[in-house]
Amino acid sequence: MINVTVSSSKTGSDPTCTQSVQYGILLTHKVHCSPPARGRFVIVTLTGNNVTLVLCQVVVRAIEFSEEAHGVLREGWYNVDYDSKISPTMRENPVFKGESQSQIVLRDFDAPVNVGTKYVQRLTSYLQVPVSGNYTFYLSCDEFCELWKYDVIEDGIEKEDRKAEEIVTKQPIISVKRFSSYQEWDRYAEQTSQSVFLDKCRIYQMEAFMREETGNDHISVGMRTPSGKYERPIPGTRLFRTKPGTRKLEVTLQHPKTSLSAFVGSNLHISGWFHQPYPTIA
Ligand SMILES: [Ca+2]
Repeated sequence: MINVTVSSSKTGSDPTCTQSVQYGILLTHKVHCSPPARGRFVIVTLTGNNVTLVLCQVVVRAIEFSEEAHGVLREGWYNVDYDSKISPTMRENPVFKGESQSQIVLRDFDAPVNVGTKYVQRLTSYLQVPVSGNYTFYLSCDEFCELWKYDVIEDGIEKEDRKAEEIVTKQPIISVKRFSSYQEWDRYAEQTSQSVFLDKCRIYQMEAFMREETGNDHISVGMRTPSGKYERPIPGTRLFRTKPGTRKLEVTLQHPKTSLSAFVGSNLHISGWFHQPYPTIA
């Protein structure tokens, strides 16, 4: 077993993320800390009898500034023989289960155009909307695509009852089986989602799947805000390529007593501290 720990001390005594991967015939191992872990040190250890770990290359992807967290993760799989009969949706298809062959970060919800033939890609991003209200999503692609929306459980800000809620819906919010031109949003009725209520204090994971057989290829995701403004494609300013870190609200009583009381109608001043890794919430 290979253990990877992120820590702010050299000894790894205060780990912020610990992940394990089974070693075997694979030459590349990847661990993912979600949300990103705070720390300055990455410690790799190997456990087992009579085993030796030889590292050829270690790549650490880190976020130093909030701007670096914006965007959309694009993963690609190439030379794919896609069998549409073995899964009811693209998301469930085995071609998306293995390690992707390429990973890049896109600025907006808009993938590179005319990349190749017989490939699939998945675009993943975390959306934070500017105001709470009803949003409509749009999907344009060549040749097949799906858009999914998931609630994101964030430790620390969730009420207990939300945890029981089903976070993965069984159906995509958009499924398109016909090609449109690049960023052509209104060619078919099925390119538009139902109206979806989004809360500005929450973060939503958006996942778009696309499959290309031959000819032109592209995929773009757009939305209409509650005020009727179109953001097509959705700009990177609303999107994060990885799950945001834990938001925390801490309130401490400054009064020497352990409890406070106030008359009804009088003012009670509370000062608190709110930590938020990078999204901005008013
Ligand atoms: Ca095509």
